[in-house]
Amino acid sequence: MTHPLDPLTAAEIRQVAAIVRRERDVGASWRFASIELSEPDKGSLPALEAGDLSGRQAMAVCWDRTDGRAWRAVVSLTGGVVTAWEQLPGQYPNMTLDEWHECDQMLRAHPMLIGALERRGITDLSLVLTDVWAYGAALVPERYRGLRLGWSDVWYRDCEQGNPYAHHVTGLHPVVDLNSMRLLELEDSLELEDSKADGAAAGQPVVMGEYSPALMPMPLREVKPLTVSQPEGVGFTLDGRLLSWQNWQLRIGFNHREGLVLHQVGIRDAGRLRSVAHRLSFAEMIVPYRDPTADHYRRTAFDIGEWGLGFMTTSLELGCDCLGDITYLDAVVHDSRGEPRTIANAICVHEEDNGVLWKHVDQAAGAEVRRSRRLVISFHVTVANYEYLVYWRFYQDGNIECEVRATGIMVTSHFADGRQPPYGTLVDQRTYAPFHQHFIVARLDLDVDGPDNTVYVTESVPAAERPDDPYGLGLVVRDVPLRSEAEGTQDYDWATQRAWKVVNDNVLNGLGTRPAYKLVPSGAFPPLLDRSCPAFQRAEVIGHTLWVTPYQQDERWPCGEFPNLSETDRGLPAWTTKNREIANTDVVLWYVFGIHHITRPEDWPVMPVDVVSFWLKPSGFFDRNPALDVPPSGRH
Ligand SMILES: [Cu+2]
Repeated sequence: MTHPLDPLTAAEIRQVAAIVRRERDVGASWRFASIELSEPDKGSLPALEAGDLSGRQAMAVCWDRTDGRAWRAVVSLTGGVVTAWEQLPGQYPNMTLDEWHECDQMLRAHPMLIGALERRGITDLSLVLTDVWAYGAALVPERYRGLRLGWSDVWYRDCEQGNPYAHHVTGLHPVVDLNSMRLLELEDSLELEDSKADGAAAGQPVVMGEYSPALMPMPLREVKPLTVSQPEGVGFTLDGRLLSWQNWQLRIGFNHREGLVLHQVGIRDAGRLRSVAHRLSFAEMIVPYRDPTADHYRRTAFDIGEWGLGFMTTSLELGCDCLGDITYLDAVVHDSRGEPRTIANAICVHEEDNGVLWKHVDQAAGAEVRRSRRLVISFHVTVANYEYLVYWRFYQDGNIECEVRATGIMVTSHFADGRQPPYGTLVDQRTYAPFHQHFIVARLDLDVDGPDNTVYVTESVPAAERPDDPYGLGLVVRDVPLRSEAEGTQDYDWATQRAWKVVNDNVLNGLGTRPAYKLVPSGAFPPLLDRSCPAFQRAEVIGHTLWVTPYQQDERWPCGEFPNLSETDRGLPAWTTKNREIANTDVVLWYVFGIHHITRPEDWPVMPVDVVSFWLKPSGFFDRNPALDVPPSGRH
């Protein structure tokens, strides 16, 4: 441990679990849902950074599977004791990878499921995959209330190496008690279907669901090699987890839930390190499937709150995931017994060429052109059938870009001849992919030249009729400060090119105006859900593009700490009822963006990346183009 924001090490994770077990009689029937660093409060960081490491703390959430009761422990790592132990009544901690695997094992050995598959002509259980999902409280049948309930799809693949999500066993859904790990009920609508046996299994259509070269019916195209060469090595340095590149500096964090976290992002300007952000991460992801049919009505995923981006992070591979001179960082998470698990090559740091940065050609002076380079910090997440690739990019002109690429296998299901539901797109024989939305909530704790900032909504408006504007050309910018949380709930408006500036009103730039970073929205879309429907009730955050709150150390999860089996959103809508002041204070921005996924045949059998991003751009933060000093690149 070298810095108070460094994630827990494997030894520390083991230590936390041991302390909780010992001090709170946490035995074999218990599970750990999460173990993470209890990040020091912003106010106490300077003292801790100066060398006082005595206060290193961790947080653990665990529950007893015999009674379902959940607890949160705060553990002092230096003192070796539990300092707080709080019950979490009525709360269901996040799903764990162990439960996912154990549930799959249990179901595939269960006589009821084996029988149901047999009736469909599916007898090789090694080709079957079940995939348990979490419930929303409103959809839980009365008889199962209070249980740690899950529901599952059943899938099968054509062969050992085949796509596990190639064939949906439509109409077959186990309902499971995850604490006792028992099958409660097997929903089976086979009798109701009038499907014909025309495929590999009774009632199953013949689909081409393969993406691995050996199984595809077509040859691979030819491509020439393309290599990236950095003969003198990389341009960044990594000191522990402190990353420096050109004028940028930041710390790389990681936890089980948010995955990659960027801390203390600053940029050097005329020799002075200026703060841009205290902490940047993804705080929630909400994926409602917009298909009310029996196979899909429960399908609303909270990929961060239910499953955790850190837990789902996968190892990256040189030359495939990342091209060039790559530096990898491992990540450490844990299993539900509290044993650490290292994810090798979890985070990728590298530089990329990004085309032209700026250019002008003049008859007398000739051409001046600079190539743009960016520093990329990325991690990839596989949530069952789907992947999310997350890239934070830092540019030479002070821009920060956050890009997400969604790929993987879409959820599909089959329908009887001529009976396709209207809630999806036909992608293969009698196979459709339901429409769905991926809402991502980025938590942006910006500190522009210090913590006290004001968010302004900035809009372009045509000037009203004025005597000095006979041609009606005038365009003015209207900046309005957001002073309360109510004013801070903002929606995207194309008509005024609305954006939001995070301004430090206590500082002047060289021009005498206020330094700011502008959140340039894109990838924003409306929920298109009635406010009364359960999916919206659990995730009211998706009702706005932006929320602004005053910094509170414990306000981290916009849909509540435990969205698993939640009824309502206990996060942002609850915090903001106080309508606190947000002007000239330490603000946190919650930006809601993502992918409105109207599925396409081209997304099947594996989806080419769908790319969305938003930008944080300096706006009066610098006095002029901060990339003037970028040198010309050598000609060839
Ligand atoms: Cu999608």
